[in-house]
Amino acid sequence: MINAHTVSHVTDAATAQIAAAADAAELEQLRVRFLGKKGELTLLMKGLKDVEAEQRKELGAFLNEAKRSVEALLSERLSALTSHAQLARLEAEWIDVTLPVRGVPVAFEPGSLHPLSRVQRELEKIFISLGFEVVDGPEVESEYYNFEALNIPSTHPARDMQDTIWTAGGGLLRTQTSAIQVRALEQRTAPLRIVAPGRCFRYERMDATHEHTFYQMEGMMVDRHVTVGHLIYFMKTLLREIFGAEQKIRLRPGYFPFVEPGFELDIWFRGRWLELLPCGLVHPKVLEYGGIDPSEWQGFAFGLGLSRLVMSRYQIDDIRHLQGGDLRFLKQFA
Ligand code: FA5
Repeated sequence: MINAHTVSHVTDAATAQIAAAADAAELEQLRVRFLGKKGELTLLMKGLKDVEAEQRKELGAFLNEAKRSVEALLSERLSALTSHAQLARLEAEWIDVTLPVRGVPVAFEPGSLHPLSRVQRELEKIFISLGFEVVDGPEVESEYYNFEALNIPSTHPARDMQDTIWTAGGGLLRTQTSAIQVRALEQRTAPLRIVAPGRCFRYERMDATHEHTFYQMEGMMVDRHVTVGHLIYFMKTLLREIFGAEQKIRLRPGYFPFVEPGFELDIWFRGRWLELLPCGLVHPKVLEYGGIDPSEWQGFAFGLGLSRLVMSRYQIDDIRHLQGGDLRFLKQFA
């Protein structure tokens, strides 16, 4: 005959064993043992019919309560074991994604430097070896540094040749790396030797040699007694390093408001003169804008067309390939 005591006894046993179960399989065995068709609690339920009528109701409620509590314990223990198992698995299968790959997969294609970056780095090396410093300036410039301080007042016709995108705050996308000149003079004073490679932007009718976005490299040296002789020496050294041999060059007069005298430097390239390097002696007014006394200091400056140099270096027939993002083009330089 069952009574409250037998029910408690079975429930206590179930509680202790569920708590000690090590995995889901053991829990399933316990479920069958206590709640299965022939389970201990199930048999007690079946035995209720033999209990005296007046005690049956109370004992039935007690048994139901015991069954629910064993069910709840089973499911709690199961979820605890499962999350524990998940944690253990996470711990065991943890990998460090920052480690370098072991062996290169067959389909792996390494990237490569853009031809513009290659030539830029080469030029930087050459100039560093000549005592120059590589500096950087903003692409969104002020009107002052891009034009005004380069002796190009707002009424000057040279402005029309270099239209660009203007920002709401009165800034502009710089049209020439020359914008770095007065910035550098202000920050470093004389004597100085700098080169400044970077992107320039112009409102252009695009064709094989004109892009709206292109690269230049500015160079400037300011010291005592700097002459056109120095300018020619540095330009010839640069060209010899880049092309690997002495280059035949020619200087033609060229007009830029920020140099005096100003030149177009052409090189003899594949049977014709190629316009490559506008340059000149820094205009006294530019030195003054930079806080340098022009009676004491002189300088030269040049504005190398970096995109054009890359074109002639690699025999690229259209400047628009350079920034077109076509991998078939870029892969040729891998
Ligand atoms: C200038 O930009 C002057 N700042 C250069 C300079 C610097 C002169 C210092 C004197 C002293 P110019 O507008 O000519 O000059 O441009 C210089 C070079 O940039 C050109 O020879 C050409 O190689 C390149 N260039 C100009 N416009 C474009 C363009 N739309 N696409 C590609 N290259 C360009």
